[in-house]
Amino acid sequence: MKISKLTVTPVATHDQPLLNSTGVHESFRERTIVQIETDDGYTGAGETHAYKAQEIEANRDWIVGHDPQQMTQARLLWKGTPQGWSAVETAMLDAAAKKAEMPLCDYIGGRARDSVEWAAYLFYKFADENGQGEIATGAALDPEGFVKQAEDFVERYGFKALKIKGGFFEPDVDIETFRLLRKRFPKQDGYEIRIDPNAVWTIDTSIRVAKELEQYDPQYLEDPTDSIADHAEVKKHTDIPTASNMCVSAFSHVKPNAQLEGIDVILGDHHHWGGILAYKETGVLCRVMGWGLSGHSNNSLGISQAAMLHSCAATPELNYQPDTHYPWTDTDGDIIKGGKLQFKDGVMEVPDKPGLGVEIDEDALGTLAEALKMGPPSNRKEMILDIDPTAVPRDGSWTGYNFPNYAKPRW
Ligand code: GKR
Ligand code: MG
Repeated sequence: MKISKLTVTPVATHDQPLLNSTGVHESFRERTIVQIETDDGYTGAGETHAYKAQEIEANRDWIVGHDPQQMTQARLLWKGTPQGWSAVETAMLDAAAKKAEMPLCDYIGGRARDSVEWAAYLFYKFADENGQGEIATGAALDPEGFVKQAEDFVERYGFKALKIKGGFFEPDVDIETFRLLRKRFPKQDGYEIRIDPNAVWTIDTSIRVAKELEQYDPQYLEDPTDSIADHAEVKKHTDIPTASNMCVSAFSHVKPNAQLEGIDVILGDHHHWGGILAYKETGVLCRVMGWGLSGHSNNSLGISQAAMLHSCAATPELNYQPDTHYPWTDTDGDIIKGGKLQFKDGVMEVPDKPGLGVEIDEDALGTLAEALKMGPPSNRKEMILDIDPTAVPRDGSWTGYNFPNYAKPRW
C-alpha cells in the first residue's frame, strides 16, 4: 500500500459572530483539507487549521510513495507543526483503517466506548448579519440571552455539559451568566457547567470569581488566568478543578505542569498535540499524572469532528465531555457526504463504516474552496465598536478568533 496522490485544499466556511476575549469571529473561518489516494484504491481525508497547506506541500516528497500503515516512520519523517501533521496523520489512518476494514478507532487499538458525550460550547454573540447558521443565529449579549442560547442547544442536541465562553464582558457579567445558567440547569438534574475566559483574568480576579462560583458547583475553571504558575496560585484558594488548552497544550508543557501542579484537567486536541495517536498518548500521560482529560475544539468541519470522535472513542482516560464547535457549522456548510454528523442526547455515535466513516463531497469541497477566494465579506469590527467604542485590538489585529498571541489579563 503506497500513497499515489496527495491533494491539499484550503477552504473557508461561514461562521457566526461569536465573541471571545480577543474580539469577534469573522464571517468566514478557514480550514485546510488533506486528501490522499493509494495505489491499491483507498482514499483518506484529514482536516486542520488554516494556513497549513504550504507546510504539508513541503512534505509532499516523502508523503507520496509512503505506506500509510507505517505510521511510526511517517511521524519521524514529518517536518512541520503538530497542526499540519494532524491532518496528514488523519488521512493516512483513514486510508489504512479502510484497508483493514475497521473503523479508525478500532484500527488504532480498539475503542473504549461506542459513542462520545460532548459539551455545548456557548458564546455571547451578535446576531448573524444574514440569519445564517444551524442554531442560535440571533444575538446573545447578556446573561438572559446566554441562557436562551443554552436552552436551544439543550433542546436541539441534548447536551448535559455546558461551557460558557467568557472573557468578553467583565467578570461580573460572566458570574451572573453562570448563576442564571445554574438556576435553569441544576446539578441535581445532571447538568455540568464550566467557564473559559481565555486567560484574561488576573490571579486575584480568578480567585474572586472562583469564590463566587463555588456555590454553583462548576465542573472546572478553564484558563481563568495566564500560566501554569498562576493557576497554581489560584488553586491555593479554591477546590474547583483548573483546566487548560492554553498553558498546557503541548507535550513540552507536561513537565512544568507536573512540577507546578497548576492544571488539573487537560483539554487534549489532536490538532494541537499532533494527531489522533498523540491524543491517546495524552490520555496515558493524564493517567500517569492523575490529571483529568477533556477535549478542546475550534470551529471544524465534519472531517475534524469525525477525527475528534475517533480520538475520544479510542482513549479510555477521557473523563470529561469534550468541547465541540460543530453545531456552529452551518447545516449546508459541511464538506461530508450525507449531511452533518448528528448529536442525540448530547452524544455522537462512532460510525460503523471502515476508516473515519465519513467521505468528502467533492462539490461541497469545491464550493468552500471558492468561498475562500472571496475573502472575508464582513466587517464585524464595527459591531464591537458599536457596543464598546473604547474597544481596542489586543494583539494589533481584529482577526479575533485564533489568538496569535494569548491575551494578557486585563481584569
Ligand atoms: O472559538 O472563540 C473561540 C474559542 O475561544 C477558541 O478560539 C479557543 O481556542 O475553544 C478554544 C478554547 O477553549 O480556548
Ligand atoms: Mg479554552
